[in-house]
Amino acid sequence: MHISSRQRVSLNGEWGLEIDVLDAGRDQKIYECRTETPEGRPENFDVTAFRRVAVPGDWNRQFSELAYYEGVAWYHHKVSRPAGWAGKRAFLYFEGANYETTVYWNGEELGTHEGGFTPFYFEVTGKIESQNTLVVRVDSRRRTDALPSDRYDWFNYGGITRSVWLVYSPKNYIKDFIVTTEVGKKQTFATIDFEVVGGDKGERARVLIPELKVEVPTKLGPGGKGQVKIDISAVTLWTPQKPRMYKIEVACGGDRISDEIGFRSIERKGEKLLLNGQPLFLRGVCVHEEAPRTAGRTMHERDIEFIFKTARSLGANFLRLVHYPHTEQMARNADKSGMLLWEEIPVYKACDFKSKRTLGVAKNMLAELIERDRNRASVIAWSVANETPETPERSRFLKDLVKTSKALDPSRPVAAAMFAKRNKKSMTVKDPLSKIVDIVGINEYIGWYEEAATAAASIKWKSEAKRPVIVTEFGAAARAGLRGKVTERWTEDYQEALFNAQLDMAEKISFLVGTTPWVLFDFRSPVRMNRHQQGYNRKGLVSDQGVRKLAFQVVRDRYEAWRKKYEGK
Ligand code: GCB
Repeated sequence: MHISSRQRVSLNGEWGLEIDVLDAGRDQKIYECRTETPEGRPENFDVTAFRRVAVPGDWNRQFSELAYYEGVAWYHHKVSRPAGWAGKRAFLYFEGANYETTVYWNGEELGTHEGGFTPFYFEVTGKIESQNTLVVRVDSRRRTDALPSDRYDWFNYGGITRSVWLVYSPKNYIKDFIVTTEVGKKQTFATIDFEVVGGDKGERARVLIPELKVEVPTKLGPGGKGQVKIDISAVTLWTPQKPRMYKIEVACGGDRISDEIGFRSIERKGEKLLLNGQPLFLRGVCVHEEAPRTAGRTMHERDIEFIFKTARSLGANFLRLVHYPHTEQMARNADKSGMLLWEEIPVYKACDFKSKRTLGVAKNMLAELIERDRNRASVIAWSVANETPETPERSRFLKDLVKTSKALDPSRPVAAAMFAKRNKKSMTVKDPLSKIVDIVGINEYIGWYEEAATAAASIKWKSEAKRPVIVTEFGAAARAGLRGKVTERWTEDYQEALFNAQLDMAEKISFLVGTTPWVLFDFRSPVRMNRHQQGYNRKGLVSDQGVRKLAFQVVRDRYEAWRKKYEGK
């Protein structure tokens, strides 16, 4: 659902929070917000006495006693009806809450959403009083049949981690529009598809690109659907070097929505990846969603700026946003600043691939991500998995996800990160998954989990995939400031040597279209507990505190050389 250009009120701010270790609140109907039971006995939960918590924000970072809490917690917030909005259609929109969220509005249960990283909303039309109570139950417990499953190498921040909005629309409203660009040799076309909820067949609608003085009238088809195709050969196409955007508006009846759009095409051709028909080479880096310097899942503007600034200074034109959908603001920023993105859903390592339920959750997550970001020019791939085991049930599961992705968004390549087969002196891309995705990501830790720092340089790559390949992970852990011999693990010197060898190897892979080293910043992970790690995965090129390690400069120098090679001066 489109919300960015709509009338909306932020519900961010100070809310109440109470933890519910035994998950007893639901039975005791916390959401009715009573201080006494109907029989006059005192209630166990009193929403007016909840501790104050910042929304958005995970609870783990806000309260030291909840640092490792994974469980159920209840939020409480009072919402007054904004003036002049009576009688309109209204939606309660959550940008993200981890992991399972149930929403109660004035005591009524609106519904439950599963998944920690994608938006969801409930319609509250006709339910907004002058004063309202919003109660939200968030359950952050890990489960084997969830996505991600119960083991992963990052921190499980719980709570309402992204913004909450009250969004308004007219009775009949334009749900969203989708822009697809086809770049031909002579002409460029943009197709704009949209849907008007409550729209009648034959009703008039318009698509406008004011800057180009384009205004195309059309009529709605069955189901309130509309489509126009516009010759936009006159536009400047969006590229990372020149991220030009145009405002597009769609109007129908009393409704009008708009968004800033970059026109570009992205496609795979053989072993190449083409942006606007031109071969692309991706100088990338992997990024987790964790605020640099302060930790926590919630990203404020300054955190996003810092990540982009650091990546740009590395010479990157591409970010692999691992291993789950990051905040929409990352893609918005990337569109504006000209960064390409790989977006991923948390089908991470061994999930419950036999479970139909889990497959349903994965499809829904993918659909929510695609719906949110499909108009972002910066996003060039939907990744459906990371390092999944080569089993028949895994392949069936992922085939289904690839199909879902193509059905929802035929315009974008589908990707996945996987392993290659390693022999003594060679790496061969041959996982069956490599033949059903458009872009193959290969993760390898030559020189870290195996052999010496310099081992990579002598390895030859082969591929059976006939697809573009990105080395989506390689790296070594180093404690910022720890110096020593190049043979000593955990030192910056070891990491530096490894990066030199890895980048030398990369230059010899004929079907390579990019690299995304692991990882931009050190990040929290409770499975990393040795004396160097102390709760952090230390494979960052930059420490969690923003200190650049020696390897940062190695990548930066190489990326500058690659930039010259692929883009000229
Ligand atoms: C991987 C995973 C990533 C880990 C990384 C590591 O292969 O994809 O999530 O954090 O290795 O540091 O081991």
